[in-house]
Amino acid sequence: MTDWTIDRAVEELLRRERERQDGGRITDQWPELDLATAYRVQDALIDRKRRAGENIVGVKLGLTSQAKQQRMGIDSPLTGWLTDAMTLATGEAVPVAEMIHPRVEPEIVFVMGRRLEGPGVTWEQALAAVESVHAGFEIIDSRYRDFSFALPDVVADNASSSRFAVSAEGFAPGGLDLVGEACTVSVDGELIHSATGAAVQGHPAQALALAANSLARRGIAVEAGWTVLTGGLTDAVFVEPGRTVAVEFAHLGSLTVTSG
Ligand code: OOG
Ligand code: MG
Repeated sequence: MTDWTIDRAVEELLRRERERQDGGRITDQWPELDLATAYRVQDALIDRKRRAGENIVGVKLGLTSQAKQQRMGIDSPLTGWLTDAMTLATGEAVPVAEMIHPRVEPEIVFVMGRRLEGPGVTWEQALAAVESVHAGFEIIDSRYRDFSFALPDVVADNASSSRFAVSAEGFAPGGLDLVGEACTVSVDGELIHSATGAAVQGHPAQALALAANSLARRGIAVEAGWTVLTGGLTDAVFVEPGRTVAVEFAHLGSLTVTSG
């Protein structure tokens, strides 16, 4: 028998975030934590943040590319919540002093024009519900030591989410080749990672369809106006004071990540 509960897991993860202190896997102490229960922890954690004044502004996908799956040792995509408290304005420095061990990863971002409700959503239907496509990045900051977790741990931890930024300029999806869209990540001018949109489930709209279909199992739709992070195209890089990370897309635009 375990003395872990959904509430205790929420308390523990919120405490680690507040105190900037990572810790061991919850599944080490609570091996019965399965995926369905982990999503209940995630939802309860976001409910706590909403009661503290945060508002849901969208959803993120995680582990949608092979680069991310290989690095984290988990081959299954997942979803998490985005709130307004996580948004960084373009050019705003990443507040690393408030974080544990932040990493940045490039993301193709959708802003939804229409509500998208699974199950059975295809990538074509998903793309048709998108209003605009943007360059973006996510700052992930796992509440687990060394970003070491099993799938239920990271689901409970709202998919390591911390902050995200989205370029102001958006593009209509119809005119874009999202499979061929090239992306590079450089640190202080040195190329570190590159990929194309195909890295994200073959097409970023496949990731959006996956989000709609998996959220549908919990009775949730992707709402009009929501922002959707489709998942890192490449492995993430550490955000460190004094270094500048550039996330550059061939057609969607570029963003600079500095820390402050
Ligand atoms: C989990 C979150 C992954 C992505 O874009 O793949 C993620 C992690 O890597 O800590 O956000
Ligand atoms: Mg991400």
